[in-house]
Amino acid sequence: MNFWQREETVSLDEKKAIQSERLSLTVNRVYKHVPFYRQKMKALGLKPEDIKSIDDLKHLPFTTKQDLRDYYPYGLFAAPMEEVVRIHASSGTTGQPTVVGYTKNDIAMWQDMIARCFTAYGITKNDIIQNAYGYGLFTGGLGCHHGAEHLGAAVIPISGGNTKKQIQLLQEFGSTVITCTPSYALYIGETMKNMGIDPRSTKLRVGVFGAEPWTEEMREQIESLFGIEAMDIYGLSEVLGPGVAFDCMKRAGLHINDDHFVPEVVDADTLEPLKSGESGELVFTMITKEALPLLRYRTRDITKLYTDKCECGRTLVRMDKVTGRSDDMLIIRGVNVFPSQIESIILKVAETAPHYVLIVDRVNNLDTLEVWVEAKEGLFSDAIKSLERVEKHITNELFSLLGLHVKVKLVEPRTIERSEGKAKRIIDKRKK
Ligand code: DLL
Repeated sequence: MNFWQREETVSLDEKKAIQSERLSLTVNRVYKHVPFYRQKMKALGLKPEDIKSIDDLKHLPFTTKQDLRDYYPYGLFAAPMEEVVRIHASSGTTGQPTVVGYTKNDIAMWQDMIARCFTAYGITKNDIIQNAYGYGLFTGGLGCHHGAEHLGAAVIPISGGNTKKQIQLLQEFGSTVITCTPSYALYIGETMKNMGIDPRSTKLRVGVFGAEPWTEEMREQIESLFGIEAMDIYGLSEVLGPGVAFDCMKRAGLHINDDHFVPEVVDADTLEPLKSGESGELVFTMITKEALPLLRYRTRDITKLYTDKCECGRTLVRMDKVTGRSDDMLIIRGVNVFPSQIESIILKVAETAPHYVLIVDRVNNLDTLEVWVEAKEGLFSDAIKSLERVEKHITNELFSLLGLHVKVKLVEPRTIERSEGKAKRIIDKRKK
């Protein structure tokens, strides 16, 4: 079977009817149970009955991460605690963590969303899934775990880290699927090579990678490293966790499970909705969640939406691969730079390894950017000229892409910190 649920392929008219009904129920729910939304809607002169169809979405108030923080921990929950069966939280690298909750129905829906994604990747109950997303407050581990079990596959709950053990299980347990961040997959592959093990020698056939931005170039590298299909899974804790969107075998963008999470792309400054194909901030309204249904949640992720039909047969709206968050956008001497743009250049250079970090600083009131990239084994023993040649090549490529002179520094192999979860690509010395 190609699809997990019929909702993935319904006509657009039917979808609209489903979305409209669910939105209306959700608005009633939050108006009744969440004082934050009741007040916001009253301030806008809106009553629940004013929201009749999905076209009325644009009248509803936005929700931000700050709102979740202001109502920390449970202030935006729309279900009583007796109905909540699971709590997760975002890592909270900046400030307070954000807390999210799920009812039994929410968990059941989440399992179906993961099963939809995995089915689209060609994963079946015959697969053995090595789940190397972190278990715990992070949604990646448990989210994928329950969805994979729901699909009927065998899950190995190894969690993130413990790389030697990962490799041992890959070899001995016959894992056919690995789920982890793309940066961790690279790290596992590299460690295998260092141990003299061919990463292509295992039974792996599919990787389910997400939780951080990654480029098409990174996808190619991972695919050729392991000899697998590297599939993209997108999500965020505030909306669900993994399972909000996924790419299908046509790889024409990620399908959003829009019968549960209605997407909009808005201009981040004016908050005006943008048309299909225009780039802006991704916003989600959760129309089936019970514990934490957020209205127009601003993700800070930058993407475009596509409403035309996908050859795979799904009518779920598609979005571009998320290659950056507005939070990670650097403004260097007036030029907007996303780490992923730099990644796409570096990964095409034969002499460098796919490990890099961006160092941002401020000198004489001007922002400066240095790109540190690891050279491949051997380059440092070559004449100094080789290093300079590669550095100059990357500098020129970056200049033609960004119109910006960036200092590129090749560093020795294995000097840039590896990640077992989300990679840290930016070291911002301005924030000291
Ligand atoms: O990272 C949920 C997840 C777990 C997704 C496992 C996929 C796999 P958070 O920790 O709340 O949740 O981080 C969400 O990570 O807003 C994006 O900026 C980024 N992100 C997640 N998936 C992708 C992806 C999980 N496939 C934030 N591509 C999001 C690009 C991604 N960025």
